[in-house]
Amino acid sequence: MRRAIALAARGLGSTSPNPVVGCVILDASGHLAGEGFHRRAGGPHAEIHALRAAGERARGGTAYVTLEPCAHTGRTGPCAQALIDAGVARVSYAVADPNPQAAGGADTLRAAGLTVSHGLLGEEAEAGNAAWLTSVRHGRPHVLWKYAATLDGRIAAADSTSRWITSAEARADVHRLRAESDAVVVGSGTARADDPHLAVRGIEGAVQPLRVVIDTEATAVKPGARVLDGGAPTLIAIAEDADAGELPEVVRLPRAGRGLDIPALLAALHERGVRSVLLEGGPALAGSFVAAGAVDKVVGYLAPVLLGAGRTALGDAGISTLGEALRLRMTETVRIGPDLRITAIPEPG
Ligand code: AOF
Ligand code: ZN
Repeated sequence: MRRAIALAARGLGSTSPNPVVGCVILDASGHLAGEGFHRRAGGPHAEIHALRAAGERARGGTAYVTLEPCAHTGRTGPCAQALIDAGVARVSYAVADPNPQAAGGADTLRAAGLTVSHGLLGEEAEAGNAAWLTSVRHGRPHVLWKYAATLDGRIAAADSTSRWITSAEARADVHRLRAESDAVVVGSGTARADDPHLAVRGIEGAVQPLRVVIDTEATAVKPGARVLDGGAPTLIAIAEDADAGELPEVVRLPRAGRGLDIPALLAALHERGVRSVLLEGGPALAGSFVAAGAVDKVVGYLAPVLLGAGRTALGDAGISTLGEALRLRMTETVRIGPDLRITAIPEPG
């Protein structure tokens, strides 16, 4: 199952709006017979790739799948039936399928006499499919807030200079995060100050994420802005009553405070098929996402640099007492070149 989870991760960034899924099949004597993963939405499911690789050796064997095999005929046939037809004897899946259209595969397998078990490495498999599971369960994309700061939590110096706090290695790692996301979101402050490009560079075969700028008053993104270069799709989110001027693709959203309504933004992105959002910039925007309870994961890159004065990574999030603090659980700490990458997820409740 650990191998199946690692295989599934190879589909990150190219299977949306579908899940990432990996499958490993052992033959009757426990030797590797075949493996596969879901590569792109609409293409064969992981189980089908693994069954093709295993051929006759699947008969009497065991399939390890990161997600409950599907029971439906969607863009491809039902995987539960394919496993039965191939003569597989046992199926172990990590996470039950919450998608009502596809669920029921475990029952189909049991009814055909296969031995079925569920939950092996369930937590790891859940984490690996967090974007898709969040979107099926909550009807909104999974949101990863990323920031890069000094050891004392500053993202810019007092004079507003912000280039380059973290190392080239850390910046390259951010491109991997972008490549795994369906959309990259920044606020008007970042758009105005940095004129960011927000495209993925340096990763072969990467699907460019949708670039989203929250430009409430429609004044930050100017003609000629790098996000309008046509190199990747771009969406500018503006207030319902703002003047769009010559902006190409805009989505109009209700106002909330000084910005836009975050749940409405996420609903609009979900409708466009966005399952994972990389929130990249602006302490004010990050603060409003945290205030809306819309941050599912935090990745902080910390450089061994001190500034003392300057902008902090997170702006006002409506928190004024320690009791209201958003407490997170650290899930990973890794050295990236000279910097530290910390990954954390909010504690439930
Ligand atoms: C996948 N890949 O490897 C598995 C999936 O759009 P369809 O017809 O391909 O069906 C997608 C649903 O099938 C998906 O939402 C999930 O519930 C189930 N399993 N999907 O894309 C796979 N095993
Ligand atoms: Zn399937």
